[in-house]
Amino acid sequence: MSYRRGALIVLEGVDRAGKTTQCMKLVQALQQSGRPAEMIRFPDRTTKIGQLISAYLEKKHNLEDHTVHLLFSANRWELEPMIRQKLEQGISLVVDRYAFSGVAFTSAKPGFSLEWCMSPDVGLPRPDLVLFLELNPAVAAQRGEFGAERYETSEFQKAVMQRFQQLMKDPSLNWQVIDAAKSIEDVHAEIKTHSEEAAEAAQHQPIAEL
Ligand code: DGP
Ligand code: NA
Ligand code: NA
Repeated sequence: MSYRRGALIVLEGVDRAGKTTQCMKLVQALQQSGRPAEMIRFPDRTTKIGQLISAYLEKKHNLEDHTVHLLFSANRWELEPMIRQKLEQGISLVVDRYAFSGVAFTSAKPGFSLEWCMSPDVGLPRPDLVLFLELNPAVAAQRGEFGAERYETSEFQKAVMQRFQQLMKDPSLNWQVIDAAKSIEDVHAEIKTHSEEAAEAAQHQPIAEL
């Protein structure tokens, strides 16, 4: 029982649920309680593949839907060796979006099954905890207008939300639904409790795969 790896903690949710803020606060809290922790986010727009994705999201160019799906997945795979290495070194990773966004966003487009969408991510490190920040559309609307990027319409986000609901039925994953309408501090406290629990449980287990 000497094996102590870091935990893989993923935050998912619809746009404007506060994922990025909560990821940063969680990393700080884990570090303060003595657990090495770092944040990563997907898409990682800094790599070559990430730059293609970024231009696509900014509507600077179009890409065929299957192609862009595979690019998002490739963007996760290119960081996979680093993710595995950090976890093995005992560093917990807080991840802003992961394969579930991949499946939810592409399968919200016509003609894509959940199964096809999941297949390129099979084999990626399996999260020890997936926190889903849930926000009802009325509250989300109060947080301001959507941006100008691709996918940022209430119609598409509604379809994405329905796909996330499907994904959350998977009992082999540790999904925790968090009410993101609460204050930043209340949401943080809940996320921190779930994360400390998951990190304790993960530290003596091998890294599983999706
Ligand atoms: P963000 O940087 O978190 O705002 O995400 C950028 C946008 O890309 C957001 O609308 C969600 C979407 N997205 C994130 N991951 C994937 C993915 O794997 N596939 C697809 N199709 N869209 C994704
Ligand atoms: Na966005
Ligand atoms: Na974000």
